[in-house]
Amino acid sequence: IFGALAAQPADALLALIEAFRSDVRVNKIDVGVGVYRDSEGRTPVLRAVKEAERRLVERQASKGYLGPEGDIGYFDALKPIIFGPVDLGDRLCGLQTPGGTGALRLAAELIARARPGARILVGNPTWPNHPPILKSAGLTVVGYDHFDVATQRLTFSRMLDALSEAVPGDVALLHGCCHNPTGADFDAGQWTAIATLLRDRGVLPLIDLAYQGLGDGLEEDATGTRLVLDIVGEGLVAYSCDKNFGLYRERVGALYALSVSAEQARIVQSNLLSLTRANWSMPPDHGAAIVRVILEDAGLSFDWLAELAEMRGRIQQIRDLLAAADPMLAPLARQHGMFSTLPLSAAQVARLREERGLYMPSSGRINLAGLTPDTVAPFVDALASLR
Ligand code: PLP
Ligand code: TYF
Repeated sequence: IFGALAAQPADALLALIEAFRSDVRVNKIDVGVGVYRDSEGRTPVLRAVKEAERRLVERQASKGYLGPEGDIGYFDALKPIIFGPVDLGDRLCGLQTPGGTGALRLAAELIARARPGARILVGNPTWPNHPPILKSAGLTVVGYDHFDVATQRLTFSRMLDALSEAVPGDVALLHGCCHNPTGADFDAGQWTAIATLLRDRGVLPLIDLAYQGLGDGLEEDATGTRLVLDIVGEGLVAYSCDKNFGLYRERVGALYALSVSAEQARIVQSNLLSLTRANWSMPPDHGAAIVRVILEDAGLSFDWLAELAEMRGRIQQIRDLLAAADPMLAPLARQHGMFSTLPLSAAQVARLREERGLYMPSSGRINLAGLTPDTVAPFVDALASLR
């Protein structure tokens, strides 16, 4: 039966990790895969995470099954961080998922079950895994221009045009903050315009919130999500703790669904549980337990927030240094999160890799956290060598 299979391309972002590792040049620079790195180039385990793990080892009394909803304490503890002080009550349901990816997949399957073949509007460019996740679940992906790489500007009116053409029952995928791969986020006025259109057109928002706290701040980065849910009154939030808690390989996510009524939310929840059972049955426990232990402890929370602020500050420092070093990079200072996309061709990206040991995907996306104050100058110099 395997004879019927065609070989598939590797994940271009993950393949960069291996290519970088096997490069023997000492001055090589990796701005590829989206993992935070400190000024020494390390991806450290956060202090609060280490302490939470120590406590779990000492105090965890059982490894018995938790059930398809995962760690409810974790799921509930994140609510005020994501949704703020408003109590959405029984209209809000959901569960723990294996990473933000699991949340996206589950959201897509929920939508497909409610509306087979539903259209989902996705801005270009987006995270390369978005279209395959959505399509694998049976959704119809409809793209629109979101950003102009040459001018480093949102093509906001095109986005509004695309949303105006949506029909009731369509879905719109939105990056909650720290847009991957452009760093171009909406301001509150733009979020309100988007939300109003979605409400008027009867379009369901699916918000991918994978980088909360790595842009302007934990609260600030939730502005769009809160505005959209408030105005539209229903929606899905695919959440990841893998970046803001540095838990990548632990696969820590959650899917939140806001319905128009508690009655509808109960039905949504029963569908999420049945879809989960047919997929991974139950999510892995450890990472979510770490997040719960941190969020339930004031001291650990304080330390987590301090380290998160440090990460955010370091990314912004690199953005400011790049903007100051080269007028072409000035727009990067007002973008958000780990990523920006430079106007480079695939051939130029290949040249940078061969001639300068500078690693990025062929799209020209860079992970700002891959740079340090010391590597900003060689990085800018490498880009200038192309001109
Ligand atoms: N959404 C976006 C935009 C991402 O960049 C990522 C990164 O991995 C995810 C979702 C998925 O996060 P996770 O690693 O938790 O699955
Ligand atoms: O965009 C990124 O680099 C991160 C990490 O299949 C990532 O989101 C990249 C590829 C992938 C999973 C995660």
